[in-house]
Amino acid sequence: MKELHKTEPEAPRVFLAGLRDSSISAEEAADLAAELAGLARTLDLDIAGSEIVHVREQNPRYGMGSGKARELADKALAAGARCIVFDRELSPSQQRNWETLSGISAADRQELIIRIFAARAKTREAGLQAELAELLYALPRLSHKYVDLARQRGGHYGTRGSGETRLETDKRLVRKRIGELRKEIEDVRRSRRIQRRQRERQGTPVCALVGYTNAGKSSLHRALTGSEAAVEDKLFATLDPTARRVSRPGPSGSRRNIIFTDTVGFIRRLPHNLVDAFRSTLEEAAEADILIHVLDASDPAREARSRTVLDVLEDLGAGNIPLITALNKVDLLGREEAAVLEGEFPGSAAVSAKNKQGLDRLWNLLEKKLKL
Ligand SMILES: Nc1nc2c(ncn2[C@@H]2O[C@H](COP(=O)(O)OP(=O)(O)OP(=O)(O)O)[C@@H](O)[C@H]2O)c(=O)[nH]1
Ligand SMILES: [Mg+2]
Repeated sequence: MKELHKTEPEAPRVFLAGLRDSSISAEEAADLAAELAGLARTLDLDIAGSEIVHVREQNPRYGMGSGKARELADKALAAGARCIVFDRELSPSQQRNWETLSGISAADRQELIIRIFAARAKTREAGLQAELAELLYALPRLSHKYVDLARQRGGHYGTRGSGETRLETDKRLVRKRIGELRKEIEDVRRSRRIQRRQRERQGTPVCALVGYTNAGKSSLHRALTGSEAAVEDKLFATLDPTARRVSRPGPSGSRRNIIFTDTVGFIRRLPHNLVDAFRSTLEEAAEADILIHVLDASDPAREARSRTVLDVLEDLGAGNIPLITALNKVDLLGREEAAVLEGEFPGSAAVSAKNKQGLDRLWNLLEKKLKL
Protein backbone atom coordinates (compact mmCIF):
# COMPACT_ATOMS: atom_id res chain seq x y z
CA MET A 1 0.00 0.00 0.00
CA LYS A 2 2.68 2.50 1.05
CA GLU A 3 4.83 1.70 -1.99
CA LEU A 4 1.89 2.30 -4.26
CA HIS A 5 1.37 5.73 -2.80
CA LYS A 6 5.05 6.64 -2.90
CA THR A 7 5.21 6.05 -6.63
CA GLU A 8 2.21 8.24 -7.39
CA PRO A 9 3.80 10.63 -9.89
CA GLU A 10 1.84 13.83 -9.41
CA ALA A 11 1.28 15.90 -6.31
CA PRO A 12 -2.44 16.36 -5.67
CA ARG A 13 -3.72 19.66 -7.03
CA VAL A 14 -5.52 21.70 -4.41
CA PHE A 15 -7.44 24.96 -4.40
CA LEU A 16 -6.98 27.03 -1.26
CA ALA A 17 -9.92 28.97 0.12
CA GLY A 18 -9.23 31.57 2.78
CA LEU A 19 -12.31 32.96 4.43
CA ARG A 20 -12.80 36.48 5.67
CA ASP A 21 -15.74 37.71 7.68
CA SER A 22 -16.32 40.63 10.03
CA SER A 23 -14.35 38.92 12.82
CA ILE A 24 -10.95 39.38 11.16
CA SER A 25 -9.15 42.17 9.32
CA ALA A 26 -8.09 41.99 5.68
CA GLU A 27 -4.49 41.84 6.86
CA GLU A 28 -5.11 38.92 9.18
CA ALA A 29 -7.06 37.07 6.47
CA ALA A 30 -4.15 37.51 4.04
CA ASP A 31 -1.67 36.30 6.66
CA LEU A 32 -3.76 33.24 7.44
CA ALA A 33 -4.07 32.50 3.71
CA ALA A 34 -0.30 32.74 3.29
CA GLU A 35 0.12 30.37 6.21
CA LEU A 36 -2.34 27.91 4.68
CA ALA A 37 -0.25 27.95 1.49
CA GLY A 38 2.81 27.23 3.67
CA LEU A 39 1.07 24.21 5.16
CA ALA A 40 0.11 22.97 1.67
CA ARG A 41 3.71 23.37 0.46
CA THR A 42 4.99 21.48 3.49
CA LEU A 43 2.80 18.58 2.32
CA ASP A 44 4.15 18.96 -1.23
CA LEU A 45 0.69 19.70 -2.56
CA ASP A 46 0.39 21.37 -5.94
CA ILE A 47 -1.46 24.66 -5.43
CA ALA A 48 -3.81 25.09 -8.40
CA GLY A 49 -5.17 28.41 -7.20
CA SER A 50 -6.33 30.30 -4.19
CA GLU A 51 -8.86 32.84 -3.16
CA ILE A 52 -9.88 34.77 -0.08
CA VAL A 53 -13.66 34.63 0.04
CA HIS A 54 -15.41 37.52 1.71
CA VAL A 55 -18.23 35.90 3.66
CA ARG A 56 -21.17 38.17 4.35
CA GLU A 57 -23.92 35.62 4.66
CA GLN A 58 -23.49 32.90 7.28
CA ASN A 59 -25.19 29.88 5.76
CA PRO A 60 -24.49 26.79 7.90
CA ARG A 61 -24.69 24.48 4.89
CA TYR A 62 -21.42 25.69 3.34
CA GLY A 63 -20.24 28.29 5.81
CA MET A 64 -21.12 30.90 3.17
CA GLY A 65 -24.05 31.70 0.89
CA SER A 66 -24.92 29.03 -1.67
CA GLY A 67 -24.29 31.37 -4.63
CA LYS A 68 -20.76 32.11 -3.35
CA ALA A 69 -20.25 28.41 -2.70
CA ARG A 70 -21.18 27.46 -6.28
CA GLU A 71 -18.85 30.16 -7.63
CA LEU A 72 -15.95 28.92 -5.51
CA ALA A 73 -16.54 25.28 -6.46
CA ASP A 74 -16.56 26.25 -10.15
CA LYS A 75 -13.30 28.14 -9.79
CA ALA A 76 -11.65 25.17 -8.12
CA LEU A 77 -12.90 22.82 -10.83
CA ALA A 78 -11.78 25.18 -13.61
CA ALA A 79 -8.30 25.27 -12.04
CA GLY A 80 -8.19 21.48 -12.24
CA ALA A 81 -8.10 20.99 -8.46
CA ARG A 82 -8.92 17.64 -6.90
CA CYS A 83 -9.51 19.11 -3.50
CA ILE A 84 -10.62 22.42 -1.97
CA VAL A 85 -8.86 23.24 1.27
CA PHE A 86 -10.62 25.68 3.59
CA ASP A 87 -8.85 27.81 6.12
CA ARG A 88 -11.61 27.21 8.60
CA GLU A 89 -12.73 24.13 10.42
CA LEU A 90 -15.39 22.33 8.38
CA SER A 91 -17.89 20.30 10.33
CA PRO A 92 -18.30 16.74 9.00
CA SER A 93 -21.65 17.69 7.45
CA GLN A 94 -20.26 20.85 5.83
CA GLN A 95 -17.49 18.73 4.39
CA ARG A 96 -20.03 16.34 2.88
CA ASN A 97 -22.07 19.25 1.50
CA TRP A 98 -19.02 20.68 -0.22
CA GLU A 99 -18.06 17.31 -1.65
CA THR A 100 -21.57 16.83 -3.01
CA LEU A 101 -21.62 20.33 -4.47
CA SER A 102 -18.21 20.20 -6.15
CA GLY A 103 -17.75 16.47 -6.80
CA ILE A 104 -14.18 16.78 -5.50
CA SER A 105 -12.69 16.35 -2.05
CA ALA A 106 -13.03 19.04 0.61
CA ALA A 107 -10.53 19.45 3.44
CA ASP A 108 -9.68 22.05 6.04
CA ARG A 109 -6.65 23.57 7.74
CA GLN A 110 -6.97 21.07 10.58
CA GLU A 111 -6.64 18.17 8.19
CA LEU A 112 -3.49 19.61 6.61
CA ILE A 113 -1.90 20.07 10.03
CA ILE A 114 -2.84 16.57 11.10
CA ARG A 115 -1.43 15.14 7.83
CA ILE A 116 1.83 17.02 8.35
CA PHE A 117 2.17 15.64 11.86
CA ALA A 118 1.44 12.14 10.56
CA ALA A 119 3.95 12.46 7.72
CA ARG A 120 6.68 13.85 9.97
CA ALA A 121 6.31 11.66 13.03
CA LYS A 122 9.57 9.75 13.40
CA THR A 123 9.60 8.26 16.87
CA ARG A 124 7.14 5.79 18.29
CA GLU A 125 5.61 8.34 20.61
CA ALA A 126 5.04 10.94 17.89
CA GLY A 127 3.67 8.18 15.63
CA LEU A 128 1.15 7.06 18.24
CA GLN A 129 0.02 10.59 18.90
CA ALA A 130 -0.24 11.49 15.22
CA GLU A 131 -2.27 8.38 14.49
CA LEU A 132 -4.59 9.16 17.39
CA ALA A 133 -5.12 12.70 16.08
CA GLU A 134 -5.86 11.33 12.59
CA LEU A 135 -8.39 8.85 13.88
CA LEU A 136 -10.14 11.34 16.17
CA TYR A 137 -10.46 13.61 13.16
CA ALA A 138 -11.55 10.80 10.84
CA LEU A 139 -14.11 9.14 13.08
CA PRO A 140 -17.01 11.49 12.35
CA ARG A 141 -15.90 11.79 8.73
CA LEU A 142 -15.58 8.23 7.50
CA SER A 143 -17.52 8.94 4.32
CA HIS A 144 -15.25 11.85 3.40
CA LYS A 145 -13.28 11.51 0.14
CA TYR A 146 -9.80 10.99 1.59
CA VAL A 147 -8.10 10.13 -1.69
CA ASP A 148 -6.17 13.30 -2.22
CA LEU A 149 -4.31 14.00 0.95
CA ALA A 150 -4.12 10.48 2.33
CA ARG A 151 -1.36 9.56 -0.10
CA GLN A 152 1.20 10.61 2.48
CA ARG A 153 0.15 7.74 4.69
CA GLY A 154 -1.90 5.55 2.44
CA GLY A 155 -5.37 5.82 3.99
CA HIS A 156 -4.70 2.95 6.35
CA TYR A 157 -7.95 3.22 8.24
CA GLY A 158 -9.96 2.06 5.28
CA THR A 159 -12.23 4.81 4.10
CA ARG A 160 -12.55 3.52 0.57
CA GLY A 161 -15.57 1.33 1.13
CA SER A 162 -19.10 2.50 0.70
CA GLY A 163 -22.42 1.58 2.18
CA GLU A 164 -23.65 1.62 5.74
CA THR A 165 -22.34 -1.82 6.74
CA ARG A 166 -18.78 -1.06 5.71
CA LEU A 167 -18.89 2.28 7.50
CA GLU A 168 -20.23 0.76 10.68
CA THR A 169 -17.45 -1.85 10.67
CA ASP A 170 -14.92 0.90 10.05
CA LYS A 171 -16.34 2.92 12.91
CA ARG A 172 -15.99 0.01 15.29
CA LEU A 173 -12.43 -0.66 14.18
CA VAL A 174 -11.48 2.99 14.45
CA ARG A 175 -12.96 3.23 17.97
CA LYS A 176 -11.09 0.10 19.02
CA ARG A 177 -7.81 1.46 17.67
CA ILE A 178 -8.39 4.81 19.39
CA GLY A 179 -8.75 2.94 22.68
CA GLU A 180 -5.51 1.02 22.09
CA LEU A 181 -3.64 4.17 21.16
CA ARG A 182 -4.83 6.06 24.24
CA LYS A 183 -3.58 3.23 26.40
CA GLU A 184 -0.16 3.08 24.72
CA ILE A 185 0.20 6.85 24.91
CA GLU A 186 -0.69 6.75 28.62
CA ASP A 187 2.18 4.27 29.13
CA VAL A 188 4.63 6.60 27.38
CA ARG A 189 3.29 9.49 29.40
CA ARG A 190 3.85 7.60 32.62
CA SER A 191 7.49 6.91 31.78
CA ARG A 192 7.96 10.56 30.86
CA ARG A 193 6.58 11.52 34.24
CA ILE A 194 9.03 9.18 35.95
CA GLN A 195 11.92 10.67 34.00
CA ARG A 196 10.81 14.15 34.97
CA ARG A 197 10.57 13.21 38.63
CA GLN A 198 14.12 11.83 38.49
CA ARG A 199 15.34 15.08 37.02
CA GLU A 200 13.51 17.02 39.72
CA ARG A 201 15.17 14.92 42.38
CA GLN A 202 18.54 15.80 40.94
CA GLY A 203 17.50 19.44 41.16
CA THR A 204 18.43 20.21 37.56
CA PRO A 205 16.27 23.04 36.25
CA VAL A 206 14.50 22.45 32.95
CA CYS A 207 14.13 25.14 30.34
CA ALA A 208 11.69 24.45 27.49
CA LEU A 209 11.99 26.28 24.19
CA VAL A 210 8.51 27.02 22.97
CA GLY A 211 7.13 29.06 20.10
CA TYR A 212 5.43 29.27 16.77
CA THR A 213 6.40 26.72 14.16
CA ASN A 214 9.48 27.75 12.16
CA ALA A 215 10.47 30.44 14.70
CA GLY A 216 13.88 28.83 15.18
CA LYS A 217 13.41 26.77 18.37
CA SER A 218 15.59 23.89 17.17
CA SER A 219 18.22 26.31 15.88
CA LEU A 220 18.37 28.07 19.24
CA HIS A 221 18.38 24.73 21.06
CA ARG A 222 21.36 23.82 18.95
CA ALA A 223 23.10 27.12 19.58
CA LEU A 224 22.58 26.84 23.35
CA THR A 225 23.48 23.18 23.72
CA GLY A 226 25.58 22.25 20.72
CA SER A 227 23.09 19.47 19.90
CA GLU A 228 22.19 18.25 16.46
CA ALA A 229 18.40 18.69 16.39
CA ALA A 230 17.01 18.85 12.88
CA VAL A 231 16.60 22.37 11.58
CA GLU A 232 14.45 22.79 8.53
CA ASP A 233 12.65 25.55 6.72
CA LYS A 234 9.47 23.53 6.95
CA LEU A 235 6.51 23.71 9.28
CA PHE A 236 6.56 21.28 12.19
CA ALA A 237 10.06 19.94 11.62
CA THR A 238 10.20 18.94 15.29
CA LEU A 239 7.58 16.65 16.80
CA ASP A 240 9.55 15.14 19.63
CA PRO A 241 10.84 17.00 22.60
CA THR A 242 14.62 16.63 22.58
CA ALA A 243 16.20 17.20 25.97
CA ARG A 244 19.87 18.01 26.46
CA ARG A 245 21.86 18.93 29.51
CA VAL A 246 24.30 21.81 29.53
CA SER A 247 26.89 22.41 32.20
CA ARG A 248 27.83 26.05 32.87
CA PRO A 249 30.54 27.46 35.07
CA GLY A 250 29.01 28.77 38.32
CA PRO A 251 30.46 30.92 41.11
CA SER A 252 33.85 29.96 42.60
CA GLY A 253 34.66 27.21 40.18
CA SER A 254 31.39 25.25 40.66
CA ARG A 255 29.27 23.94 37.76
CA ARG A 256 25.59 24.52 37.14
CA ASN A 257 23.49 22.16 35.08
CA ILE A 258 20.46 23.07 33.06
CA ILE A 259 18.35 20.93 30.77
CA PHE A 260 17.04 22.42 27.54
CA THR A 261 14.03 20.84 25.86
CA ASP A 262 13.18 21.56 22.25
CA THR A 263 9.43 21.26 21.62
CA VAL A 264 6.81 20.95 18.91
CA GLY A 265 5.79 24.28 17.38
CA PHE A 266 2.44 26.00 17.76
CA ILE A 267 0.23 27.44 15.06
CA ARG A 268 -3.02 29.39 14.95
CA ARG A 269 -6.15 27.29 15.00
CA LEU A 270 -4.25 24.25 16.21
CA PRO A 271 -6.68 21.34 15.83
CA HIS A 272 -8.09 20.45 19.24
CA ASN A 273 -7.76 16.76 18.36
CA LEU A 274 -4.08 17.34 17.89
CA VAL A 275 -3.68 19.17 21.18
CA ASP A 276 -5.53 16.29 22.82
CA ALA A 277 -3.37 13.65 21.14
CA PHE A 278 -0.08 15.51 21.66
CA ARG A 279 -0.81 16.42 25.26
CA SER A 280 2.04 14.32 26.63
CA THR A 281 4.51 16.04 24.29
CA LEU A 282 3.09 19.47 24.99
CA GLU A 283 3.22 18.75 28.71
CA GLU A 284 7.00 18.99 28.52
CA ALA A 285 6.47 22.74 28.30
CA ALA A 286 3.90 22.81 31.11
CA GLU A 287 6.32 21.02 33.45
CA ALA A 288 9.36 23.19 32.77
CA ASP A 289 10.89 25.50 35.37
CA ILE A 290 11.34 28.25 32.85
CA LEU A 291 10.31 28.88 29.26
CA ILE A 292 12.15 30.55 26.44
CA HIS A 293 9.57 31.82 24.00
CA VAL A 294 11.31 31.84 20.63
CA LEU A 295 9.75 34.45 18.39
CA ASP A 296 10.71 35.15 14.78
CA ALA A 297 11.38 38.87 15.15
CA SER A 298 11.70 39.30 11.38
CA ASP A 299 8.11 38.17 10.84
CA PRO A 300 5.73 41.10 10.29
CA ALA A 301 2.99 39.05 11.99
CA ARG A 302 5.12 38.48 15.12
CA GLU A 303 2.54 40.11 17.45
CA ALA A 304 -0.19 37.69 16.36
CA ARG A 305 2.24 34.75 16.54
CA SER A 306 3.26 35.75 20.02
CA ARG A 307 -0.34 35.99 21.16
CA THR A 308 -1.12 32.52 19.77
CA VAL A 309 1.79 31.03 21.66
CA LEU A 310 0.86 32.71 24.94
CA ASP A 311 -2.76 31.54 24.52
CA VAL A 312 -1.72 27.91 23.89
CA LEU A 313 0.60 28.05 26.92
CA GLU A 314 -2.30 29.31 29.02
CA ASP A 315 -4.47 26.41 27.75
CA LEU A 316 -1.77 23.94 28.69
CA GLY A 317 -1.61 25.29 32.21
CA ALA A 318 1.83 26.80 31.62
CA GLY A 319 0.69 30.42 31.91
CA ASN A 320 2.45 31.01 35.23
CA ILE A 321 5.89 29.65 34.37
CA PRO A 322 8.60 32.36 34.19
CA LEU A 323 9.15 33.27 30.57
CA ILE A 324 11.91 34.92 28.59
CA THR A 325 11.27 36.01 25.03
CA ALA A 326 14.06 35.31 22.55
CA LEU A 327 13.54 37.67 19.62
CA ASN A 328 15.19 35.45 17.06
CA LYS A 329 16.47 36.06 13.51
CA VAL A 330 17.60 39.60 14.34
CA ASP A 331 20.33 39.13 11.74
CA LEU A 332 17.51 39.92 9.29
CA LEU A 333 16.75 43.23 11.03
CA GLY A 334 18.65 46.46 11.49
CA ARG A 335 20.46 46.99 14.80
CA GLU A 336 18.12 49.83 15.80
CA GLU A 337 14.99 47.87 15.04
CA ALA A 338 16.26 45.03 17.23
CA ALA A 339 16.86 47.42 20.14
CA VAL A 340 13.37 48.90 19.77
CA LEU A 341 11.86 45.42 19.80
CA GLU A 342 13.69 44.49 23.00
CA GLY A 343 11.97 47.49 24.56
CA GLU A 344 8.57 46.36 23.29
CA PHE A 345 8.83 42.87 24.73
CA PRO A 346 9.62 43.01 28.45
CA GLY A 347 12.21 40.47 29.58
CA SER A 348 13.41 39.76 26.08
CA ALA A 349 16.73 39.28 24.34
CA ALA A 350 17.35 39.98 20.67
CA VAL A 351 19.24 36.96 19.33
CA SER A 352 20.27 35.21 16.18
CA ALA A 353 20.49 31.46 16.55
CA LYS A 354 22.10 31.42 13.14
CA ASN A 355 24.95 33.83 13.94
CA LYS A 356 25.04 33.01 17.66
CA GLN A 357 24.40 36.67 18.35
CA GLY A 358 22.88 37.95 21.62
CA LEU A 359 23.29 34.62 23.42
CA ASP A 360 25.18 36.19 26.35
CA ARG A 361 22.24 38.43 27.17
CA LEU A 362 19.93 35.40 26.95
CA TRP A 363 22.14 33.41 29.34
CA ASN A 364 22.18 36.36 31.74
CA LEU A 365 18.40 36.65 31.78
CA LEU A 366 18.13 32.90 32.24
CA GLU A 367 20.57 32.74 35.13
CA LYS A 368 18.94 35.70 36.83
CA LYS A 369 15.46 34.18 36.55
CA LEU A 370 16.61 30.77 37.68
CA LYS A 371 18.71 32.35 40.43
CA LEU A 372 21.61 30.13 39.42
N1 LIG B 1 18.16 34.21 9.31
C1 LIG B 1 17.95 33.37 10.33
N2 LIG B 1 17.31 32.20 10.11
C2 LIG B 1 17.11 31.38 11.15
C3 LIG B 1 17.56 31.70 12.48
N3 LIG B 1 17.18 30.69 13.30
C4 LIG B 1 16.54 29.79 12.54
N4 LIG B 1 16.48 30.18 11.24
C5 LIG B 1 15.88 29.45 10.11
O1 LIG B 1 14.48 29.30 10.35
C6 LIG B 1 14.02 28.05 9.87
C7 LIG B 1 13.33 27.27 10.97
O2 LIG B 1 14.27 26.90 11.96
P1 LIG B 1 14.01 25.73 13.00
O3 LIG B 1 15.06 25.85 14.04
O4 LIG B 1 13.81 24.43 12.33
O5 LIG B 1 12.61 26.22 13.61
P2 LIG B 1 11.65 25.49 14.64
O6 LIG B 1 11.04 26.58 15.47
O7 LIG B 1 12.39 24.43 15.37
O8 LIG B 1 10.56 24.88 13.67
P3 LIG B 1 9.55 23.62 13.89
O9 LIG B 1 10.27 22.53 14.58
O10 LIG B 1 9.17 23.31 12.49
O11 LIG B 1 8.39 24.16 14.69
C8 LIG B 1 15.26 27.33 9.31
O12 LIG B 1 15.29 27.55 7.93
C9 LIG B 1 16.41 28.03 10.02
O13 LIG B 1 17.61 27.99 9.26
C10 LIG B 1 18.25 32.96 12.66
O14 LIG B 1 18.68 33.35 13.75
N5 LIG B 1 18.40 33.75 11.55
MG1 LIG C 1 12.07 22.45 15.46
